[in-house]
Amino acid sequence: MRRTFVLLVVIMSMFISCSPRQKLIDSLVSAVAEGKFLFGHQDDLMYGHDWTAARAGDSLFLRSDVFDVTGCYPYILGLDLGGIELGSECNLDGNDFGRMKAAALAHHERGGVLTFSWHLRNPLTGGDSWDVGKGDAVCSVLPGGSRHEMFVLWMDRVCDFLSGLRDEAGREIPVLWRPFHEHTGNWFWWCASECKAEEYNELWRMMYDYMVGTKGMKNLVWVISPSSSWINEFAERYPGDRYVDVVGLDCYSPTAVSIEEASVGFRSELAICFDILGRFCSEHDKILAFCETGFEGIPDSKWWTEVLAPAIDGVPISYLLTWRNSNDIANKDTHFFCAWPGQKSEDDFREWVSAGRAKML
Ligand code: BMA
Repeated sequence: MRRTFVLLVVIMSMFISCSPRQKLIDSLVSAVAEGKFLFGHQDDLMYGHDWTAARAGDSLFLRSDVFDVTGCYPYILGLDLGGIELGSECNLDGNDFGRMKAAALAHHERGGVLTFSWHLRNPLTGGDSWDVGKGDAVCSVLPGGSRHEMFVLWMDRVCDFLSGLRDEAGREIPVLWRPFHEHTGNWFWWCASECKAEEYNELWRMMYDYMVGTKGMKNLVWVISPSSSWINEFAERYPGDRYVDVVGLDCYSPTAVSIEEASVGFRSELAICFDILGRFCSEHDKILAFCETGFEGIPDSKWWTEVLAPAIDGVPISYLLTWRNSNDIANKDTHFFCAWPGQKSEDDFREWVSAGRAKML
């Protein structure tokens, strides 16, 4: 009887350790063990500084600003599901969801990793994620709240998209799922300024229980990513070890100050945040990450090697993702976070990548 039980446990653990989800977790852990991290870029295959895959008819998703500069694709492709909750055709930045799925599959085929965030609408006002200060949006979606049923439909739409990501054998593709990010800030309806810590935690647990429990999704690696503001509150705004796999940070080089001040400010902010989150990860046996970063417009031509590299030196992050290179006319010359051909930090970015800590495809 006992032998059968032990055998069953061994077989089950073999099965669990072979799951695509576990393999993704293992690749994060082994990157850290090698002293490296997986490098990511938001919307990398969808568009870049001067191009849009859809407009160019690129259905193979060959183009990438990162590739154009380095000859390698980023290991992680970041995409955002904002807008899917309404059943829209395109996300909030104009990416068609069908094409996002195709890009995700192409990236997976190349051996890459996917991460999804969700800049979803304010369920109470119908405004965007940034529509704050207008009532208890978080409470409204919790069980018993006036928007709960609607929110279940929103989660269904997310589940349909994410469980539709399958390889040729029909197996679900694992993804780093990063909902309700930057929650220690004050700019999204799920932020610290908008709800009590316990309400945020309930929101997260409700989503986890629904997606994993009710819907049976097995391909999600759960990533929580506070912003650097009010980072001290992070331990309170944490749903519990059972609901989280990766703990990361969202933090950007400050703008509206001189390049020198930005460099000093960024380094000291990262030192504080990674000290707190690094200790938290050790105590809770979680994987550390740098979920969003960059210097908007990259006005510092040596930012990668002289600011970013020393600021994360020795910090055991499993991945690092730079935000998007917007290509819409109004923003394209200011709202970008990774180098593109001709951008002033191009050579430095190449040097940073070739130094070898950032894993590429
Ligand atoms: C923000 C900005 C916005 C964008 C949003 C979701 O940080 O880049 O322009 O709509 O992310 O991608």
